Formats: sequence, C-alpha cells, structure tokens
Amino acid sequence: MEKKREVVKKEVDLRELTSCDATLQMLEKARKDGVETAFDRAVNMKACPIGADSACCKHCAMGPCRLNAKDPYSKVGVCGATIDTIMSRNFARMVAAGSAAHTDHGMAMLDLFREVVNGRIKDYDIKDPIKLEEVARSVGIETEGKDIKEIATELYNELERTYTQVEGEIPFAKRVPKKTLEAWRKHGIVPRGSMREIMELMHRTHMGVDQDYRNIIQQISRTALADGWGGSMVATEISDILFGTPSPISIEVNLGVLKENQVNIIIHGHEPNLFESMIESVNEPSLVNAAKQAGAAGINLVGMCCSGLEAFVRHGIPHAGNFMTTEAVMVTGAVDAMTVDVQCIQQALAKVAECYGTPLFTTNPRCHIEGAEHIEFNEHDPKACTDEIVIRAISRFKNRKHPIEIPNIRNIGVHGFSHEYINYMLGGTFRASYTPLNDNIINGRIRGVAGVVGCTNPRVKQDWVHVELVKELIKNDVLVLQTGCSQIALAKAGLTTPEASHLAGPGLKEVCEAVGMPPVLGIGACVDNSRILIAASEMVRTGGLGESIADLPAAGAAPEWMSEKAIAIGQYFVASGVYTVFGVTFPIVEETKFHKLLFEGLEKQGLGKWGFATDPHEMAQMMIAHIDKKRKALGIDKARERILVDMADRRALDVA
Ligand code: NFS
Ligand code: SF4
Repeated sequence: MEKKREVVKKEVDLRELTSCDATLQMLEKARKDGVETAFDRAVNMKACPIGADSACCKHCAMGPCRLNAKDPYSKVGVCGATIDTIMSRNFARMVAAGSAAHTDHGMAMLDLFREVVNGRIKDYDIKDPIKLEEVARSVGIETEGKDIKEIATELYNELERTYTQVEGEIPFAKRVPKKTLEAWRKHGIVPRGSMREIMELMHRTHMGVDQDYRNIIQQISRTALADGWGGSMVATEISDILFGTPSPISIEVNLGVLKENQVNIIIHGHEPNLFESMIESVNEPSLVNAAKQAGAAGINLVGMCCSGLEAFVRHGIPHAGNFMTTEAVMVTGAVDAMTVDVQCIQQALAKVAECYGTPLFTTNPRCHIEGAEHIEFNEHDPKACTDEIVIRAISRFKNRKHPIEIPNIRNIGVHGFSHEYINYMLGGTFRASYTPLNDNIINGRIRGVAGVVGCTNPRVKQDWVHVELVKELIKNDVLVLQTGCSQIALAKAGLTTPEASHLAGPGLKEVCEAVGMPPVLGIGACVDNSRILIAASEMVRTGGLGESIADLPAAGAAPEWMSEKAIAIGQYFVASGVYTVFGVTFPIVEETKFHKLLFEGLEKQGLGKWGFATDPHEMAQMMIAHIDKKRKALGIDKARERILVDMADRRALDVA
C-alpha cells in the first residue's frame, strides 16, 4: 500500500521574509486566506545543494552526472568531464539564456522600429528624433541633410547587424573606450551578432565539445558582451527613440497605489509597447465611461517589475512593486486584470489569480501560461488586445466578489536619470558633459560610482539586502546608479528622493544638494543597464579617471539576484572591466580553477572580476575597498583624505 506522505510545512515569522511592509501585510492576509506564495515554497523547498554548487551535468544521457562539491577533484562525469568543465558549461548556458532573453526583447523593439519606419505600423511613432540622430551618429551614420525617415532606415539596417552579423564587430563596439576595446580584441571577445554568439556558446557547451574552462570563458564573455553592448543596448536606444528618453519624474510606488474605487489594471513584464498601448486604452473615453457606468471612479493603470519601470519614467505611471510582490499584489483582491508579456512572470500567478477571481492575461506569443487567458498583442492592431483587457477588467470590477484590503502605503521616488539627463543635469543645456561628475570624483567629494541592480529573491529577506547595501554605499560617498527591481526596493525605502541626501556622506551630500539630485539615481529597467555602460564610457572619455572602464573607481552589485539574465548582466559588466559582487548564492564551487578565473584571473587580463557576499555590509566594504584601490592607482586617493580632514575641521568648528 502506498504510504501517504506527510507534508510538514515550516512555520516562519513572516517578518523574516520581507522588509516591505505592504508585502508583509499581504503575506499575512494570504496566510489567513490559505493562499500559498513563493515565500512559502522557498521556505519549504530546500535548494538542491548539488545544483546550487553547479556540480551536476545533464548534457547527455550517459548522465546526469553528480560530482562532489566538498571534494571537487575526486570525481569526473561518465565522459570524464571535470568539475571546471561542468561548472563553466552550466555558467555558460545561464549566460546564453540570459543574453537570449535581453537580445530577443531588443530584437522585438527593433522589429517594431522597422515596421514604424516603413509605415506598416501606424499606432506608434518616432517620439525622440533628437535621440534618433544621436544614436545614428554614434554608430557612424552621417545625418547631415538627411530626413528622419532616411536616418531611421539607415539606423535600422545598421542595428540589425547587432543580431545577424556573422563576422566583424557589432555597431555599438564604436562606443567602447579604446583601451577596453583593445583588451577585448586581444582576448578575441569583441562580439559579432548575438545570434551567432549564442549559437556558438550553445554548441561549445554541448557534450564533447569545449572542455577547457579557459576557452569556454572566452565565448561566455563574448556572448555576454553581445547582450550588454548589443541586444540590451538596442532595446534601450530604440525604446527611447520610439517612446521618449526618460528624464526625472516624481512617482508613487508601493501597493498603496491601488485604488479600491477604481478598476485596477496591472502590467507586469518587460516590453514597453504593450504598456504604451494600454495607456491609450485606459484613456479611451468610451472605456472610461464604461468604467464609470460600472460604478468605478475611473481606471487605475499600474506597473510592476521592468514593464512598470519603462512606463513610470516616461509617463509617471505608479509602480506597485518588484518581483517578489507580484503574487502579493493580487492578494489585495483589488486587481481587476493582471496583464503580462515576457520574463520574470511566475507560473504561480495563475493560481493566486484564480484564488482572488482576478483574470490573468498573457499577451505575447512567446509566453503562454496554463490557467491564464491568452489575448495576443499584435503591434499592427495593438488596441484590439488592450481594449479587450480593459473591458474584461471593468467586468471583473462590476462583479467583485472578494473582500478588498489594500495596504495604505505609498512612497515617492524621483526616477528617470537617463544617461542623457545625467549629462544635462551636471553640465546644463549648453555645457552638457560629465566633467562635473569626474571633477567631483577626482576632488574626492564623490568617492566612486556603484551600480546596484537586479532582482528580489525569496531566499533572502525581500529588499533588505538592497537597501542596507545602498545605505552603506552612499554613507561612504559612493554615488549609486540603479536599474530593475532594485530601485523599487530603494524607492519604497525613500532613498530615491533628493531629501535622502541627508543619509549620504558629507562629500556626496554636498554634490547632491548643489545639483538637486538624489544620492541614488534610478535609471531604468534591466535592459537599461546599458545606460550604465554608456555612462561609464562617457566618464572614461571625459578624462582624468584612466583610460578604460577597468580604471574607473566603480563597482557593481546584484545583491538579491535570481534570474539567468542577472548572470548575463554580471558577466558583461565583468568583461567590460567592472568589479561585480553578487549576493544570495553563487553557482560555482569555491577554490576550483574556474572559480579562481572568475574571481581573480579575469582582472589580470585587464577585465573586471566577480565577487560574492551575502551580508550587505560586507558587500559594501568589498566594493568600497575596490573603489579605493582604483583611486589609489589613479593617484587621486590623496584628494579624498584632504576632503575628510576638511570635514573634521568643519565639524570641530560647529562644536565650538
Ligand atoms: Ni531584471 Fe526585470 Fe526584476 Fe530581476 Fe526580473 S523584473 S529584467 S530579472 S526580477 S530585476
Ligand atoms: Fe555526464 Fe559528461 Fe554527459 Fe555531462 S556530458 S551528463 S558529465 S557524461
């Protein structure tokens, strides 16, 4: 007789799981309602220890083979693959998948651009012709005397190479600082088209092909660079051209942006086109009327995750929360339609949606979910999809059956610091430049720059690592740039407003107050990490901070990462010259040859390197130590010491 397996569920203090009060309130409600979330599953499902170390391979049917992470060189796979081969192949495939996600998103934007330019799509237009010209010039297209359509056609043809080019360097390689590019050329990692790079990486990691981790890393870097300086950068630039380049705007975040008396529609995913059309649909007078007739005060459109980030900086649309709040938001009972496109959409949303009678709509042909209703979004007739979703949301509003509880928590953040805006903010319209930033780094008021990015992950306390890390960095005069779910964590903690500069160290505070900017700059979605690459290149070009990105007093971190995209991003930052620290877990056995290559060896090749720490304060110290090391190499460490003396003197005066 089959034995019934007793499922013992661990009870944990919910406050241990999240530092977001609104999410906490919803987790408490979910528990009362008997609804399970990823937080519960993470507690009850221990991560597979062999997988966590990446010590297993299932690339062929002679396996799967499990090696021993405690004694990594004691065993090999059936084919003889060593731990370094297995780990580097697994890592490579994460980079391939993550890069594929970003580049496919970028390609979708480029497809849309092509159809807009050739006139086949009429619902979208070129919103930022100035940016169009700038991007065209940056890849060597002559714009003088040409009309918008000509420039756009040439730009399309040029950027298509980012994906399809079989030989030669991708167009945006022209933006890479000379010395960084030289290092890439030396190591043979300047990307060709991303399709080629991803294909080659998948080939090389097939059973029985590349079995030297030192050679695999080369294709790992090349593929990741095809993402950062390729697919992701195209996604950012084309989105700006089509939908407008962000500039700072004050935005409401957190679950309190939902409104009980309105039809609440959420867009969650990554591609801005769906959101742009939904904005039109919710403003359609006939639909607004229909909502009113159903007894609603209006239609409340809200974003989540990266879709939300794309729309809030361009339109001021409120943002309900980051990745680990996507289930919690539906626990409010107030969501009348959850609309998703691609990436970071947990399958569990279908179940939670069902529990609260919220319709879940998938819209992209790439992403269907069992239990969700698919209403396909077609750019040639975008409103057909978004209008229908609004109609369905209104009908759900009319028939609401579940009690509603919306956490009364709303925070304000100022976001939208595109590279173009940073340039303008620092230098003004006529002298737009990075010189003031470089000067303030050289004179030591700003110690360095850090990119803090990435996901939230139920294996760590939601938002906590992000917030603690960033607080520590700004306290030490490190200016923080943010993308992705991370900036929502900081917005909820109130750190993305100019007023937050009182939490910054004296030097950074002074600069923030002079410019009127927050010490933490939210610059966009995850594909917009490309904005950080552009800003870094601009800092090198402006002068005084070395000749390559690797020379800059800068570091990066993804303290609560979870997705393969994050690994791809980490690797392209490392290959671009940045010290990049990840939290949560790192899928490589320590003290192995591959680990040493990632954490030390790459830096010796003139690139960046990986770091790992779970404690935010330790993470901050590692990043600051690196920044100081770079300051010393540049000979600007003395300037900072003087600044600190100045401050001490000033404080002494205050006391007297
Ligand atoms: Ni980035 Fe955006 Fe968030 Fe992580 Fe997912 S939404 S692409 S992967 S979870 S930051
Ligand atoms: Fe095992 Fe080698 Fe097959 Fe991997 S490729 S499953 S290590 S036999």
